Amino acid sequence: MNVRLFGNLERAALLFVLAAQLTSQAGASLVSVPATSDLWLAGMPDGSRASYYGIPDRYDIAPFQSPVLLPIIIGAGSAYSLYATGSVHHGPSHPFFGPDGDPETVISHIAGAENGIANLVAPIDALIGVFLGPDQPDLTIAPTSIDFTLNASRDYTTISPELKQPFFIGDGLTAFGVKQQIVAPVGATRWYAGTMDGFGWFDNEGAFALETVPEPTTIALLLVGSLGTAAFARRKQKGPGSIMKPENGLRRRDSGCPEPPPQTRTCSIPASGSSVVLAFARARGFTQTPVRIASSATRWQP
Ligand SMILES: [Ca+2]
Ligand SMILES: [Ca+2]
Repeated sequence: MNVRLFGNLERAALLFVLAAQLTSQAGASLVSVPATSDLWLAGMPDGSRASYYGIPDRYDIAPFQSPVLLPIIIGAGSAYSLYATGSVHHGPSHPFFGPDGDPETVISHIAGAENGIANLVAPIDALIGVFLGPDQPDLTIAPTSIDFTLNASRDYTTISPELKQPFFIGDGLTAFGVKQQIVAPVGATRWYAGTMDGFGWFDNEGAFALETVPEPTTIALLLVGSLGTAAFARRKQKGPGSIMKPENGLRRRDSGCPEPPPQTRTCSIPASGSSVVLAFARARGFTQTPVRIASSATRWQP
């Protein structure tokens, strides 16, 4: 009896510690994105120029108009939701708009693809973003651009942009209030946010307050990884474990979780793969919930 009680307490303590770690590592972040954030300077060194429009010395220059690097850990295939508030305008005498921008003025970047970053068609003043890898973006060619002219295109529920392919973010909700998800591409190590303008971010004013929130699936998978590592070490102490055969050519382990505590917890530990199963301990036995991981995922980062 005492042994079992200690086991449950031990696991509860482990969950608490892991939850605290994940909250600090993958929790929400609040960031200010100034209206002067020119996405076409993302990842470019100081002194770089962008968004010239034929008027002498009317460039945007890094770092003065550089976009904001979001302070979050990027996991390939991980989904994120953003919530944005605030307002900006794209120059004196122009009205302010919120993160969804001005739906009556949909524009492109006048200079087109620049510094290896693709063009974008989106409402002016909207909150926009781009994923980059570790390399300076102008060392490789830009991908194709995305067109967010239609309301339906901006009301996506999930979007999977490529590296260096700017995309519309808006306030993080569809017109019907549905939370939108953004999936990080393979190779992404940096995520920048800016505002939409055609040229000359230097005279923009205002800012957006941006909150980034990893999706529950992402947090659950991170938690699964940490728990599984602990469970695996525990089984190793007891003797032979229960490593399962490869599934879809990819490794995974079973839960191996005896005596579930009353609260919900996760037990499976997928090392990597296109398909995993999360086991949730409930009052009576286990339920298993299949979770799809993007086929492009190559790394697992607990
Ligand atoms: Ca401007
Ligand atoms: Ca919106």
